[in-house]
Amino acid sequence: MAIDRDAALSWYQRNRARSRALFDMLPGDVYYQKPIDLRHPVVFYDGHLPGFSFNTLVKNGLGRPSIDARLEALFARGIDPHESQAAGDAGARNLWPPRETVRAFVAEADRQVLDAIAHAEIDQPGHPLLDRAEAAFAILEHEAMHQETLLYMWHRLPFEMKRAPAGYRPETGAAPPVQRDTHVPGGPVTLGVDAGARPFSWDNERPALTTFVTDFSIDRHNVTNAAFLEFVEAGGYRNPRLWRAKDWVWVGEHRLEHPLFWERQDGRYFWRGMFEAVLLPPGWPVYVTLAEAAAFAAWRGRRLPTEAQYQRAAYGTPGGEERRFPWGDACADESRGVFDFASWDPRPAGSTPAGASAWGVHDLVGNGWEWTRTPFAPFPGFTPIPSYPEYSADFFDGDHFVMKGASPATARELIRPTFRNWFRPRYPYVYATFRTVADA
Ligand code: AVJ
Ligand code: FE
Repeated sequence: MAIDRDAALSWYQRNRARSRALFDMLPGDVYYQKPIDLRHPVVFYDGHLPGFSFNTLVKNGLGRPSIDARLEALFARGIDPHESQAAGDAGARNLWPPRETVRAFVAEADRQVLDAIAHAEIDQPGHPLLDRAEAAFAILEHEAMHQETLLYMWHRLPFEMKRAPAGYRPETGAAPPVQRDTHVPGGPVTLGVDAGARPFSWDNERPALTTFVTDFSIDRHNVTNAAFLEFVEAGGYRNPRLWRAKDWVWVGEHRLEHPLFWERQDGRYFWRGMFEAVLLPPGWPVYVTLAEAAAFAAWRGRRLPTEAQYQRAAYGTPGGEERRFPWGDACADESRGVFDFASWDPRPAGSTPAGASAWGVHDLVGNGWEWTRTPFAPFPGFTPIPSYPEYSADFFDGDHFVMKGASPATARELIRPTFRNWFRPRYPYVYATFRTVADA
């Protein structure tokens, strides 16, 4: 068995408990609302998580019968819709079933998924979906990923709708850490992983690919709010020369003057946190779109890292071996980075020095995903994952870019060198930050 049933059961249950707690954070009347225009309403995600798990493992994988074919189709998919075809119109409430109906479907889907993980032949060598228990891993990672979706959606809801867990306050910190350019010597970099080398990997991680990077230097810390404020105050949002053509159009269309996570009040900037607005914490990594990150880098006469440069900075070592984590082999605990729901907001850049990479670069994993300038594309030899063939392939369109690392809302199970995330360059909601590089 490539999968440990008990570990999978407890992961599924942990996932479900966390998802339930996230849905329970919201008052009932938000259920049919869309916290983000381009995404489905809350009800979709309630049904999508166990619905996807049921479809993938029980129905498609094991070939068992439907619970309710209409609901299974309704909840099957709904990610990252096109700007033009915003998912489900505001008036489409009728499309969505009553909450009681969803509750009953979810309970039955959960029951059958748990039964399958506990008793069924979910690991069948040679089976297209069940070989090495692929469908089981896919559903577990899928739910973990969507918990981050939920959090960045909840982030946009009015504060009155959310109650902070007792005792929680954002850790705003004091002055930003001293930024420094860190030299990283060139060398080979492994991107991706061969299918057999790990219990599970997504299709976009496969197969392993070795590339080379030449010498470069990279910011030791993420670009902070304080650094980004200099760009804002220097007129960065008014200077077309710093922006790519499409990004400049976007700035104009939305009359942007600062990142979405910032709010201006009485001449001062605040950060819109999960539960409250705080006076802009100068030392937090700034959260921005790729468009804004690239404009800042251009203003500094630098660039965003490529995926390979990120990989070298995070996992390379002077001795030539590549590490399992930036800090080495030790497990990914709270001392190594701000991830695994350690915080509802960022923490000051540099607050987990025990997570620095071999070159002394901080926060490469945690405290915000890291934008790269690499378009999301398959590695040579890519084949779509049979349990979810559209997972990556639908987004190899040149208009999605690779993000690496992790945010405070990234589950620890997703933390590995080869994990790739991706979004459009002007998608402003995600917990994504950046750092800049220069060629040596
Ligand atoms: C990999 C995070 C970009 O949320 O759009 C969830 C993950 N895919 N359900 C997304 C995903 C299908 C995806 N990202
Ligand atoms: Fe999904």
